[in-house]
Amino acid sequence: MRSLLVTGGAGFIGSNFVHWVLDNTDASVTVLDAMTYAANEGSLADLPEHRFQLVRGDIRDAALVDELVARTDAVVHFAAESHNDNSLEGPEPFITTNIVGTYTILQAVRRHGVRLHHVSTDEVYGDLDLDDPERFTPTTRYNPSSPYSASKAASDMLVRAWVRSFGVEATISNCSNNYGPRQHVEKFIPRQITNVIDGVRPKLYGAGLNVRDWIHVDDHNCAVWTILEFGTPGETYLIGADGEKNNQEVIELILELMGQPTDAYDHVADRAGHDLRYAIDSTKLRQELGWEPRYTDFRDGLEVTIRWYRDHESWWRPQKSATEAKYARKGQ
Ligand code: NAD
Ligand code: TDX
Repeated sequence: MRSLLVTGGAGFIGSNFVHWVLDNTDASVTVLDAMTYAANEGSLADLPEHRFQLVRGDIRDAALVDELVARTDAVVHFAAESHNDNSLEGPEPFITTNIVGTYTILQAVRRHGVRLHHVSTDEVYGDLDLDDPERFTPTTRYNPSSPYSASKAASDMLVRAWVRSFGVEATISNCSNNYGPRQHVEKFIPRQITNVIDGVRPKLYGAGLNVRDWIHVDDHNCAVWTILEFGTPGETYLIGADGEKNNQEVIELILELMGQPTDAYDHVADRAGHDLRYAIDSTKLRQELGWEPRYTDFRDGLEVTIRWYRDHESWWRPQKSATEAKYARKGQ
């Protein structure tokens, strides 16, 4: 891959992907990002000008998308509205960006015969019971719960339809919850780390027994690159690193690693329709493409992440008070 178009490359996973590609390959990268509240230009600071370009624009802008797709070898599509809580408050941009935006990209890659990788989530499968021995596999039925996950499910279906009906060369990946540097403070782990830094007690939704299957963002991005290079067009790959933990365990670990009493957190109002448990079976990706996660110890990965937030306060500080004010209005 000589030249990549990365949508949503100023967000959490996309910006880490850009760094990963520039550090680990010789490809050049153009980011297309609308620079919504979720983007952070600081995540793309000091990148080499001869290999990197940021285009501020919207994936729903068909003319702009067409022009950029026409001069790229492959598109890696991260851009989305990504926060479940926001999708409950205001679903509209989730529908237009996640569904219409993906449609716009599909039409452009179809016109220009360009390879696409579509980045999606395990949330399209709905949730599992806590004691269910099954995990999500590529044949699990789609059963999304929130406006966010329903919009991602719809976008996956569009990709599948464009592959089958128009021969578009696209792969899809459905990944579990990511953690690591450059994640917006609205999300669970950065919110709690930055609360502790601010002397505020972490906030646990409901009883806190909901399980998420955590993966370090670099492991996700290495898997995305592996699929782009070696995946079979038309196939779906599930990405996960066997990282199941309930939310209470995660908060207690953050408190312990930050030198606080492990019970120094508050229970707050639960999320409407809160999915109970996600768990990924990534056997296909491991066996067919040889990918393995490098961050196999969550405690170590979390410690490095905590250090990143301590060392990069100027990166997250501008978003913190508005984010907390929004949560406070909802009793969370
Ligand atoms: P994010 O919210 O941090 O970043 C999204 C980026 O997309 C932002 O930079 C934003 O400005 C940009 N964007 C939003 N609307 C746009 C539009 N209309 N046009 C152009 N750019 C637009 O999200 P993230 O957590 O980095 O997630 C990236 C992708 O990975 C999403 O597709 C998400 O569904 C998927 N995913 C996320 C996780 C996770 O744990 N965060 C797990 C699995 C899959
Ligand atoms: O303050 C909080 N307290 C809390 O208990 C917040 C913000 C969250 N939670 C809970 C809700 C979830 O059970 O923590 C868990 C993780 O919450 P989020 O960080 O909002 O992530 P989640 O809803 O699981 O979705 C994430 O993973 C899948 C990403 O935001 C999605 O984009 C991705 O598709």
